Amino acid sequence: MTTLFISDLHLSAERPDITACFLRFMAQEARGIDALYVLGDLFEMWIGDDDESPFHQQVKQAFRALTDSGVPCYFIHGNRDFLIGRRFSEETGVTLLPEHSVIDLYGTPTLILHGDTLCTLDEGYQRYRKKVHNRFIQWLFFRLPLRYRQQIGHKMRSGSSQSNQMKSQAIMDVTPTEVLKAMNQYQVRQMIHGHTHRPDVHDILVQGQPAQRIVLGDWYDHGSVLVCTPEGCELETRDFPAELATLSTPA
Ligand code: OKV
Ligand code: MN
Repeated sequence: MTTLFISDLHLSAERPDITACFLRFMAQEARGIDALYVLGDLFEMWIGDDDESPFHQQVKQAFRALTDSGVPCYFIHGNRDFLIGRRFSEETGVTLLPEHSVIDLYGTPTLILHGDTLCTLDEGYQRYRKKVHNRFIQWLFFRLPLRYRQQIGHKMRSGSSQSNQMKSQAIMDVTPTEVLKAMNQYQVRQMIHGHTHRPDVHDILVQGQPAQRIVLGDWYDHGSVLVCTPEGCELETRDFPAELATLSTPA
């Protein structure tokens, strides 16, 4: 009995090492498990379900093969792939879940989310988020041809990586009071999220009761998986396939 959680792979055609690690994970480790949860930022960018590049087909095929084999797969949007939609879901068999979802994890009610909604100190990001999540703005965006949407995506990404270098670590992390608020609101003592790229298990108190906040890791230089069984949860890493691992040059 195993349930796996992953997030923040930031898959792109430019990183065949991450893609290979993910495809191996899907074809081997994820087979036969109870469920797979992807908690956002599976892709580095997503500008619509109509992108049919060989890279996207390959990733979608990996989900299709897993769901066809009988493993339920669930996806929560991240801040990069929030435009993943119904067509992706139909093509892959992956179930899209609301941004804050409570699941029964072997008897423990658990709040799962991407994590960006907890980063309320980053006011600039929250303002941006409100705009790009607006349904009318998205309707306008989808009226643009794929090519233009790709260009806008690339422009916005290069602008964003510059502005993020200016932000402090505290602003980029979750707001502690926001974590308590969410756990109270959903009446849970366990939360799992990604987004911050700071994998860890935080033991906290919520209304005087012991609680746990599990943070998933990114896949930038190795795979990162949360393995949950009825006995508990464990954060683990996975090496990139040897033939594709980028050999770091000694200083
Ligand atoms: C994803 C992020 C780029 C952060 C644009 C309306 C608008 C959607 C969009 C375009 C960009 C997603 C969809 C991307 C996340 C960035 C830069 C920073 C901090 C519009 C609706 F405004 F043009 F009308 N976008 N893409 N960023 O390239 O995947 O999360 S993206
Ligand atoms: Mn994120």
